[in-house]
Amino acid sequence: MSEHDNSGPPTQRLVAEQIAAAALELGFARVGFAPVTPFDEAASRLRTWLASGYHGELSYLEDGEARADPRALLPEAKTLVAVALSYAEPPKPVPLRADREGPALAGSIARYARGEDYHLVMKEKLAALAERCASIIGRPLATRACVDTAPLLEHEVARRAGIGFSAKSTLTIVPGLGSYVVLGELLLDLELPASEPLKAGCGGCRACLDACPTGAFVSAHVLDARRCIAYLTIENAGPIPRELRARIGTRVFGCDVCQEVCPFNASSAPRPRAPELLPRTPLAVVDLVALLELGAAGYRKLVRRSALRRVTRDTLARNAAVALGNTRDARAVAPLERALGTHRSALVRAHAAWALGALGELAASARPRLERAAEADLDADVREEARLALGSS
Ligand code: B12
Ligand code: SF4
Ligand code: SF4
Repeated sequence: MSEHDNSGPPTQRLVAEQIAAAALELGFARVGFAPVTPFDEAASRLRTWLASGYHGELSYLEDGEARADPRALLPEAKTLVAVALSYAEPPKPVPLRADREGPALAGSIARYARGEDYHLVMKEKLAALAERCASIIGRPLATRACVDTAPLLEHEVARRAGIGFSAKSTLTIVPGLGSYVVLGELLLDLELPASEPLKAGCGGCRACLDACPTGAFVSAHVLDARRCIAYLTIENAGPIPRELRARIGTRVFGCDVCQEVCPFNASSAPRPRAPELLPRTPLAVVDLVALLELGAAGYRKLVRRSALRRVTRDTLARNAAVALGNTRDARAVAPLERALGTHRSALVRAHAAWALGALGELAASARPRLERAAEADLDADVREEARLALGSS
């Protein structure tokens, strides 16, 4: 029976098939259906995690009960349509423009943020899917699209809807696609048959747990967000804990280490990627000096339709300062000295002082500047960082 058939209402299964086909047509790599019922087990795990303080300053996660009950998002909803969009990069990296060399001091941006902002892409595609659902069913539908920021445990939705499994890295792995996917959901006031959760899992592997540069995993399936580089470089707007700065390396926005080592991401088989999420040329590599010295107009251009808009210009400059300190490259000294001497943000000046200290002997010429900052900077944290840097250089 087609959607135009007049012989009677389409069965739930047929409608589900039509919605799944529409989702794939719109560019989603996977789709599944879960009933809208409270997530009791996941809620209790979330409570234990929050009680341990692993969420740090992510206070929005404390909305516990609502986050584990999708009915709170749309009371009339009966089905959660779970979708995954793939941002796995093609095996060959996107080349730089032929007329441009790469920056001398390069930093890295996590893969999910190299293309268009996935929140925007996902929302647009979910809105299109909602329209397709209404046309398949032949009546207006109450819907709500969610991606990332809605109070919803998205890993649990994906698991229930059978599109992936909860891995030891805490990420959702979609067999055949790996973990380089972003998740989204569409709540519908329409009853549909539920998909079967997958039986797959990590088996005996623990590669991600051992590879994390900051030791952020407390155990399999449990992450101390406060140590995760994604938290430190994106969510945390204040000073980065000193003992973790060297471990961040040259990552200025997020981290992919636990995914890079995952065998589920190793396959080079063709994957249904969302073209919008492929790296934009200017974001395939970042120039750390340009990021440290980014002006207001440059910032606006850089973050336009990018997930980078989540952080401020000063946060990016702070991250660039730390990354420059981790380059072990003498060319980082002059820009860091400039930042210590003139940057309008005390946070950036403080991290620039740390970075000069981290460069050790390479930054010997910066001692007079550090001494001036230790004596005369208007901000107590900058004076303290400069004193510490003088002690370590
Ligand atoms: C807060 C948050 C973060 C925090 C905390 C991450 C965390 N692990 O909790 C920080 C800032 C650190 C972070 C980092 C990243 N994030 Co994030 N983040 C979120 C957010 C908003 C909430 C996650 C959450 O609820 N955490 C609370 C804890 C308790 O939940 P949990 O770890 O998921 O635990 C559940 C399961 O692990 C399971 N579980 C626990 N124990 C056990 C044991 C067993 C045996 C089993 C089976 C299950 C199980 O139950 C728990 C409750 O459901 C989600 C979006 C959303 N609304 O869900 C995106 C989300 C998880 N992030 C995402 C991404 C892409 C990332 C990064 C990869 C970004 C990057 N490259 O830098 C990193 C990855 C770090 C990592 N290893 O998780 C994607 C993940 C996509 C995917 N394939 O899984 C999401 C889903 C956003 C999206 N819409 O796509 N993130
Ligand atoms: S994203 Fe990086 S820092 Fe965070 S858990 Fe994974 S490997 Fe560790
Ligand atoms: S690296 Fe191994 S343990 Fe970690 S998520 Fe991948 S399969 Fe699971």
